[in-house]
Amino acid sequence: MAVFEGTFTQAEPLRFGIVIGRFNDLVTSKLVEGCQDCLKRHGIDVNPHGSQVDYIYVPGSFEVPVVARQLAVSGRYDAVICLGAVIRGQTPHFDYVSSEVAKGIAAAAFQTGVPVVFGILTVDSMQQALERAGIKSNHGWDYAMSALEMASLMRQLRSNLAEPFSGHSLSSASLKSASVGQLSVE
Ligand code: INI
Repeated sequence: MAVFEGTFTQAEPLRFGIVIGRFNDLVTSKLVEGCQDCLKRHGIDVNPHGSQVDYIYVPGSFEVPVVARQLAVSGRYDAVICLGAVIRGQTPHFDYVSSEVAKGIAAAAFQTGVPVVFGILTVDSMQQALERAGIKSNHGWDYAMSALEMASLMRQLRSNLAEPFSGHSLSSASLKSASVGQLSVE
């Protein structure tokens, strides 16, 4: 038998898509910076005009999953990183947005077999958000680490396991035809 785990040392061939919610841009722009810092220090070319990282901006966190899924289905990326900041206000909006985003991101990964990193801050206040986006630490860095590890792990699994998904290998074509609701995610 074998042990498989991701490494952080052979990042040269990896490609990432980063989906960024503009809502609470003060926070999400800092998460992007944390992400870029981590990827760059692991040898990734983070230049948007380069060949390793694409950046896709959406209005808010609620729009992140549909784009994340589209990127995952494309077959172009080893991992997709979702960045957003949902801050609890005086309305129930927080609960609707945060729960749908979490479910949507999980579904995007589950339906496609491509790692989709949940980099959505869900916090009570702007202060808490900023603390996690650079004032104390920057979770953008952690999200990039997860993406590197999962991208590396999935490459290893693909090359070592002949049929990673229920006895069927998912071609790009079958990924494209995967429809929302085909698999349920609780
Ligand atoms: N989007 C966020 O990313 N964070 C929030 O805190 C937020 N709140 O609280 O409203 C938010 N709302 C916008 C939402 O993501 C959609 O863009 C909007 O509802 C249009 O679909």
